[in-house]
Amino acid sequence: MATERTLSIIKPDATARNITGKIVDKLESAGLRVVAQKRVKWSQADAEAFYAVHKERPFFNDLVAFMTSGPIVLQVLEGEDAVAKNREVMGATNPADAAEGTIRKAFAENIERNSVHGSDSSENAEKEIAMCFKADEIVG
Ligand code: YYY
Ligand code: MG
Repeated sequence: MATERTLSIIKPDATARNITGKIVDKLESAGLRVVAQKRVKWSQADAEAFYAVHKERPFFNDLVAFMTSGPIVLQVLEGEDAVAKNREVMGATNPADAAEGTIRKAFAENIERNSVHGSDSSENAEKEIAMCFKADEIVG
């Protein structure tokens, strides 16, 4: 697998607990490199656009409310097989199902307040990175 990039988000439950560094430590320890990073607060329109794929799901409104409830940290991660590697270090969506050593096992509060987002395919990674960063904000 060639070097690729993926979008990571440290969610409001994690910024509220001041554990962004602990999360970045796990990403870097897994071989992922942070090549872009910014702390922002999303509007309702930002969150609805980002999660548009989930708009028919029962959890959509709660997810948008949560993702706009506080600051988040947007990151582009780079590395070998970065999409799959990030999903592996994140752990399962529901922390009750997440493997030992994963970010969600260590830090997630529940299935909604689960500390991190990671793109689920190379195609979606490219789309999500383009939604969140200008090309010159990414420095590899
Ligand atoms: O990619 P990932 O974040 O692991 O899960 P998705 O199925 O894409 O769902 C996005 C997001 O929605 C999830 O991180 C929390 C929230 N969510 C929820 O609150 N309740 C569910 N039953 C499923 C997902
Ligand atoms: Mg997802």
